[in-house]
Amino acid sequence: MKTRDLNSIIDLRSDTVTLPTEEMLEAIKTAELGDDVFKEDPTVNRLEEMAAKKMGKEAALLVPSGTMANLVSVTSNTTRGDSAVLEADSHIYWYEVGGISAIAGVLPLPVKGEMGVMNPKDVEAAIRPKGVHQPPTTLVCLENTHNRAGGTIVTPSQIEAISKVAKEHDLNSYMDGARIFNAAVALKVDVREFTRHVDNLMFCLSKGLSCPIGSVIVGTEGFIGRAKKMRKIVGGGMRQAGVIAAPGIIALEKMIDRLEDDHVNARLLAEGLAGIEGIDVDLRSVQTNMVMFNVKGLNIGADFFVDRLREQGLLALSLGKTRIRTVTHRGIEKEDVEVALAIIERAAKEIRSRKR
Ligand code: TLP
Repeated sequence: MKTRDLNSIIDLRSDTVTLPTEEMLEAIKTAELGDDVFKEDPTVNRLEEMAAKKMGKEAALLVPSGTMANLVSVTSNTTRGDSAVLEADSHIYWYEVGGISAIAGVLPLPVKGEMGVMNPKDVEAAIRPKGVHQPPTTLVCLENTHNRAGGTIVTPSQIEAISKVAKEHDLNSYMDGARIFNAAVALKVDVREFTRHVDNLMFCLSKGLSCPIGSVIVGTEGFIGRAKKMRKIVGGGMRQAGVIAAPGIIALEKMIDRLEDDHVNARLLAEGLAGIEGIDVDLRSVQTNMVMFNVKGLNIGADFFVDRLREQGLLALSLGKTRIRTVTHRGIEKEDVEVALAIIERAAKEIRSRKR
């Protein structure tokens, strides 16, 4: 195979690789700034007000990353020694270095969901009974869209059903809504349909919305007050954070609707992959901007296949033995998807022919 020009790399590893737009860079340059620890950065204040309003919650807090947002939120929703129900493949459980236990001091109670969606009955069954031997269960965490399940959506009615269980058992409900706008755009409903059934949540500015940094936590005034202290404890109190908030404002104003393009491209990619011999893709799970596929049928490992794609200028993420993740985002056009499919098809063909 001929090697592709390295300047034309197609990066489908994550939507986190998106670069800020020119308008965002300009906004960073011209943002009105102040010391946010004194609550004196007008740009941060504006972003937080906008975010709270958009999500239908009382208050908001800007933090540097999604991981910090989850850690601060879990901690602010619980007391050390509590337990929390979460989905067994959730980001908090898999990819946050166990911060929920190491720092929040919370025992995770993982529940396996169906395409990332927990059954309310399983949530209820996971809640520890009250008693001297048990860590009190005080929180349930959802993830929307669900990353490891392939960008799948937890629908408003599914959220409502889980929140009902949470209320009946006096638990707080929290949503890792890193990609909640993808869910809202995909279902063509206002994002508040997803947020109104949970007590609090976070969303990321730095994924499909193209900001360089930042996530926002939203909830009641009381919760955000606790979260602010916790953010400070973990070293996330920032000074002229308006440089982070300025592109965030543009993201909320202008970058949400275009997520639809990413979804169209993901569908195109998935349908193309489904037609390649040796590659398996579950089209039901392709609901937003992610496409997971399996190379088990080629009798090779995911790392090996990802390396072959990399040689041809296509970047994808290995998720273990035979699973690979691709994510569409701003900067990936229909033509890039077509090139990506051609690269994958050729690599698969070459592997198949070597095995014969
Ligand atoms: N996810 C990253 C990687 O860590 C896997 C990605 O490329 O998808 N919640 C969810 C659902 C996420 O997908 C991520 C990032 C986070 C939280 C953490 O956000 P950051 O990376 O800003 O700490």
